[in-house]
Amino acid sequence: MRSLLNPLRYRPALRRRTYATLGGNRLNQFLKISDEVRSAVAAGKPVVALESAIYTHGFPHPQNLDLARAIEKTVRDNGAVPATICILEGNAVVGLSDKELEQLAESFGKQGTIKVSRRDLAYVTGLPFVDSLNKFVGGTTIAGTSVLAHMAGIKVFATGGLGGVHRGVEKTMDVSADLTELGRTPVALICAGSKAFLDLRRTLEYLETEGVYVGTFGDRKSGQPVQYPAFYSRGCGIISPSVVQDAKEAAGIIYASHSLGLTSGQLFANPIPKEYEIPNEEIQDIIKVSVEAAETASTGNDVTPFILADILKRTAGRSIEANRGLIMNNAMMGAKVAMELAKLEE
Ligand code: PSU
Ligand code: MN
Repeated sequence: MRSLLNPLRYRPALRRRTYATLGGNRLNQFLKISDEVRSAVAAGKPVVALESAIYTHGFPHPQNLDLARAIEKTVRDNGAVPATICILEGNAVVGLSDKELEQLAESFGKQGTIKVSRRDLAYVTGLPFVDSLNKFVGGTTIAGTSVLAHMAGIKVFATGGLGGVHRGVEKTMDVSADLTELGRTPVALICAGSKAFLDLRRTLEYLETEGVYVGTFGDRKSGQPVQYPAFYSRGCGIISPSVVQDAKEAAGIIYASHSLGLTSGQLFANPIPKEYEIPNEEIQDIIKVSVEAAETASTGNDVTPFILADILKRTAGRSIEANRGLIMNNAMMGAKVAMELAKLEE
């Protein structure tokens, strides 16, 4: 009777192909973890996961390569191991060499470069498994990256902006899988909030429904209310569900969440540094035009990249600088949080 519970017993082909060649770790067939990341995780050292959809579908080449290298350097300079996550040649890859970073960055805008969320993971690894001609390069979204980070044992993840509930959701039902993923995967995400082209009130409602902890870095002791940030802006007019003072407090929350056995993730919003901020009033008009353009020009998982590219075009260089500034700020905070968490876990 017990053997009936073991699905591998009834799939000899799967067992042969995976266990036989891969030292018993069935994940290895599709998931490649770099030696550096693997040993850092095993030793309990701080590791920060980094997404790649920003390089394949956000920043053009070669700026994306500069950015990818700069983010990794910031994580290292702040004492943690960076683990950029993407799809290369049919493998999910966690922790990239510089050559692999180049390959990823060069795939920007090319045919066969896929935006990979949870739903796409089996497709982009499974098709090459049976037909080696399909060698996808994939940029993983926050959802896709979180799944793989968790498989690799990484608990902290830093990036720019989180997906959300889209405006007009009552017609389109467009809710980013980033939100459901945070609800089901125990990874802590450090980001600058969500872009104001989304419906931020509903985004926070949805995160609450999904059981995701949401905290914004700020000064709780000042008595001033702290707003949830909107990527380019330090606030969006909505008060954050809670406020965290620093990386140590964030680590405490993550540690408690894991210790309690909660399977959901945590969101730590880190407002854009003041010097890079673009005030909400300034960006709202541009967003309105971009969202309207997207309604006729894009569907499905193209909607977000379309809007992001359109905003980028309409704000010229200014938004790139802001983008870069906030991502570096999050990479730094991610490293600090990972470091504090490693101390608590010692
Ligand atoms: N928002 C941003 N920048 C981004 C993204 C969103 O301000 O780069 C990317 C992230 O990879 C995020 C994804 O996970 O878009 C969400 O896409 P969708 O809305 O299709 O779920
Ligand atoms: Mn969507």
